[in-house]
Amino acid sequence: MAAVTYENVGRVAVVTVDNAPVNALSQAIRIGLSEAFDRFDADGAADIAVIVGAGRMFIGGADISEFGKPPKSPSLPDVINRIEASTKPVVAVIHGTALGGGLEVAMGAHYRAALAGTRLGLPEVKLGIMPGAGGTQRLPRLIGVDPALKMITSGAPVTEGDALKSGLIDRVCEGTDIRQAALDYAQSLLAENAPARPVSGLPQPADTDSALSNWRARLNASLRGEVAPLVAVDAVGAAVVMSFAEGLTEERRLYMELMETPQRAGLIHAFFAERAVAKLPEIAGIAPRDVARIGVIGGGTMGAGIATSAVLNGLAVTLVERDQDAADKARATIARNLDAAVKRGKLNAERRDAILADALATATDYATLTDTDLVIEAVFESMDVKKDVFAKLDAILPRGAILATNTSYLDVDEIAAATSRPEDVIGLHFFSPAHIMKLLEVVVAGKTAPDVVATAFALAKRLGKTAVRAGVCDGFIGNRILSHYRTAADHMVLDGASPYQIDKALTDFGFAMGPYQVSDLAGLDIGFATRQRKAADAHPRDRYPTFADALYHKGWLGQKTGHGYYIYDKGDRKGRPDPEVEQIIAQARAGAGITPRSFTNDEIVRRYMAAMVNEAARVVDQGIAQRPLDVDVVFLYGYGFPRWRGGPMKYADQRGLDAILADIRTFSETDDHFWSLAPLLQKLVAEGRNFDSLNQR
Ligand code: 3H9
Repeated sequence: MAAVTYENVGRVAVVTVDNAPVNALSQAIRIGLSEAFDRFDADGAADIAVIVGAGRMFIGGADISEFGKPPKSPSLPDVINRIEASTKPVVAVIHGTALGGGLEVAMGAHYRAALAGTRLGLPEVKLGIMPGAGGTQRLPRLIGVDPALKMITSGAPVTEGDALKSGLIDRVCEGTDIRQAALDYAQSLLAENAPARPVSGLPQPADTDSALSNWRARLNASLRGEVAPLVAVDAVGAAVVMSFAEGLTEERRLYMELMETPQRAGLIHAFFAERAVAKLPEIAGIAPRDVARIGVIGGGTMGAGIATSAVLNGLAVTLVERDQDAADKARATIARNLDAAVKRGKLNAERRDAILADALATATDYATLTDTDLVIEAVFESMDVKKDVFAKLDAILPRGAILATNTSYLDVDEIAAATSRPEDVIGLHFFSPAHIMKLLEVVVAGKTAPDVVATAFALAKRLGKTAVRAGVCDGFIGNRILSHYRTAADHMVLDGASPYQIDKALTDFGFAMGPYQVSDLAGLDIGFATRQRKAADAHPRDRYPTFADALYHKGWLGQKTGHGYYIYDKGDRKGRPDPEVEQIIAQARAGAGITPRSFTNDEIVRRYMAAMVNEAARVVDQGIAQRPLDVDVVFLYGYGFPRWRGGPMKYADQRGLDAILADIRTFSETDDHFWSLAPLLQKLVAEGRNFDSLNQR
């Protein structure tokens, strides 16, 4: 039960916030804190109060599940002001994590200490808001305007060591016992006769190095549409020019404004969705199998990336290639990946050397895999080749081992049927580069056993990845939907839009990259191969992007050849538009008898998003994705979808499903083949429901 307890230990009042799992500051906790400090004021037996958190952390922040609902009193700013107003000293002793409102409670105390290993931060901007309980006013008074802006606009936490250096905390405590550390620190403050020392009474911070305008300029250049970090700069600006009390009022005003934005709703949706994807009834209470050593078949970019991810996260790996030369190349790729991790500060050189010496084995013989618990196949995308690999694995792997395929579109049921144990077969679709990208599609085939699914989710967690369950179909969740909206983009090019305008419209919308920038990054050979593969299933009314084939045949394969849709001068990865590409496209239009027309950026976004949502609705309806939120997480983690929009399904809900449906009806007037309406979308609109109503099941 959520509670704040109050206990007298000698002259110290110990106030403990107990609200598992993260001690969020729910209404019950806010009431409990207010009451505890009323009691402390009146408590003649207590000369000092310490606030601690029960369990594994101090306080994880305001209760996010209350957001978007009518506010419940007392408000957190009032509770913190109440704590700060205490005439006797108040100490916060922090362990584990102090985030958001949690750190603001600590800043309402008069002294702060932390155990080793603590992380302190104000992550509110990641939720589309900003600190709203005094953080924007107290933090600059404690550590200065520039360091405060760094913490508040990035949302990134700092260590207790950095917090001590900056002045955010006063002491790092010895040991790991939070209660003892709290009592010791309180005793030492009592011994020093330390007075109450409110942060609001510290001198007003000054913007000495034009930190405010520097941060505004930096954020304007780097943000892709998010508003919260810039509003947070304004709030810190208030601390510089207003009294503390006026600054708090201004902070509250800005905070409440952000609370009303669709960005806040999108980011909170993303927060809960990324936790909900792992909650599947089919694996609830099912123990995963043990995985200590994994095998990887194939040492190309994907296989080497998967192996890198595994060794970086403490797993032993045996990678099998077809000959020694290929095995050596794979080892060299993994070594390069690890070197890059050392450069990024993710790994030290000794650990890299130990991994290469002990955790990674490369081999050319499947017999070396007999002691592996799970093998991931990452060979050429051919059903025959994969079936051959799986038959071989079936013959040598011990019973209980899991056989996984990294295919990005092939039928996992058919691959499983090549073995005598389809219940042990699953798809693990990593995204390239596999040691960096966070998304893992877990493709569950018809006969896959529940504990194999549970093992896949446990493995993803171990690899620091976000796993989403997908069913079997061509392209699973992400690539299937991608293929559809990518086609919508090609149609727009055929009809008169330039690929550069399309990329610009979509990056302005918030995507990390536009579709033609993505093509150049992935390689135009990939798109060509996909079109070839799908040619056999083509419908007579499908429209074909002949311009894309023309670029491919010229050898303009994208970034790797220095030329694709864009020209890449030496050392430039951004690329510049190429008039020759526009000519090739003009020829393609002429060849198809199309009179080009112009598109507004708004129409480009509407067509692109309508195609995405329409196909996603089919993917949900067919059970390929279990809920709309699974689609959202796939796009946030694997396809550069702007997080502040919450994902394509959340976007659709925010825009209104009736508006999307009306768009599709309009677009279908000129192409009712491509724009056939997804039955689920039609049904939801008819019933006045949205996608979110399907997330609760
Ligand atoms: C804020 O403070 C605003 C103020 O400035 C102003 C107010 C006026 N509330 O992540 P986990 C749930 S904004 C409610 O798996 P971990 C979470 O959904 C807030 N619930 O644990 C999950 O539930 P379930 C600023 C929360 O150990 C469970 O707790 N704070 C909250 O990997 C376990 O979570 C933040 O943005 C919450 N605040 O990581 C911090 N936090 O089991 C957000 C978590 O049903 N939280 N839950 O799925 C985090 O970053 C991580 O949860 C944390 C623990 C690092 C704390």
